[in-house]
Amino acid sequence: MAVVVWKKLPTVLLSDELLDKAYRRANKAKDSVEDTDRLFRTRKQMIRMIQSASDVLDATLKSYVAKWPSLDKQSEFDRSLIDASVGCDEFRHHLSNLQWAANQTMAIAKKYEQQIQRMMNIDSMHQRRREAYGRISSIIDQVNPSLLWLNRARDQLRELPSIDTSEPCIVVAGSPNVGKSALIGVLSSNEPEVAGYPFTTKQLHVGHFEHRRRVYQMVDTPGLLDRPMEDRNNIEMQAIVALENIGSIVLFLLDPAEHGGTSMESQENLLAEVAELLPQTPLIVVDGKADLLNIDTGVNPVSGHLCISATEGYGIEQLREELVARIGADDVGDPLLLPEGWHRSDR
Ligand SMILES: Nc1nc2c(ncn2[C@@H]2O[C@H](COP(=O)(O)OP(=O)(O)OP(=O)(O)O)[C@@H](O)[C@H]2O)c(=O)[nH]1
Ligand SMILES: [Mg+2]
Repeated sequence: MAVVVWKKLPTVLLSDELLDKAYRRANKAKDSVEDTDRLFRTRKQMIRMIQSASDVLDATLKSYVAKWPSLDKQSEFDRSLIDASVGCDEFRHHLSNLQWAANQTMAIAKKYEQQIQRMMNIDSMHQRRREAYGRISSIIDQVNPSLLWLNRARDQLRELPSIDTSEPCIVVAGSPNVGKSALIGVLSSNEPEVAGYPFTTKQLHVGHFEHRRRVYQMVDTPGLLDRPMEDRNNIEMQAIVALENIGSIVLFLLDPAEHGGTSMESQENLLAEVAELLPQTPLIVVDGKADLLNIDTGVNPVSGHLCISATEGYGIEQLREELVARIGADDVGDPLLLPEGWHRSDR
């Protein structure tokens, strides 16, 4: 499954900019036509203008269609992000409008080229060329609302997190303020990326660490896996279910000191809900803010959970090892299943 690098979505020109670009190119193409016979020259020029204008429009519109992610090829998680931020149906509709405009433009161009090819009168050739431009411009103007929509959607989609579904991913859940983002920060080898999340006004943190050449991604789930499921809308539920797709493991972070303001009882209810919602995904429960519990052994003797402090750095390496072992991404039994880029001699 391809990773969508949302930040690389191309800018989309609006209809007047697109037409400007096409007609400017067409004028240049016209000037390069040589023929000493005036009739032949005009005919070639008019045809060349229509051809190059329509080629530019066709190529530009189709490049938008090609560079925007195709919904069928996305992970369920990315699809649910698109759905929640701009709407999958609209997304599909506007991209198919561009495809339609490209096809119409080419059909108009072909028809007028054929007509001009048979003409013997210079004025009529100019006349036909203008007509072709008029019809092409009107097609492009007709899809301007789609171009505008894509421009706005691009700004929204650029904020989304990019998650590589072929690499392990640790989904960090837990009540608000338990220290999810802080934990991702200390486990991460770089400053975590801060991304937008269509389900909440909060920002989402995406961190990474490497172990034996695998990249372990970590995402937190503010607004998603942090409160009771009863008052959830459809799109949120869809996104939660989609987490099953990207999550190699769910790390459920508890705050036994209740420093974040949520009682242990509610935190445990949420834990039960999350376990039920993602039955296929292994779950690891971690006690956070160990510094407030006066525990520095790595395991909480009361709960038996691994115990960490993001602010003091306790238990972090032990947790990392546990995550790697539980995910088991480098338990490669069959050498044919070695991850891409690995060689047998590495082992
Ligand atoms: N004492 C202590 N405080 C911590 C620790 N980890 C996080 N905090 C504090 O807890 C508060 C919440 O931390 P965040 O990492 O923002 O928690 P979160 O779960 O991401 O919060 P939301 O995204 O708002 O749900 C902050 O004030 C942190 O400084 C820790 O290990 N020890
Ligand atoms: Mg957070």
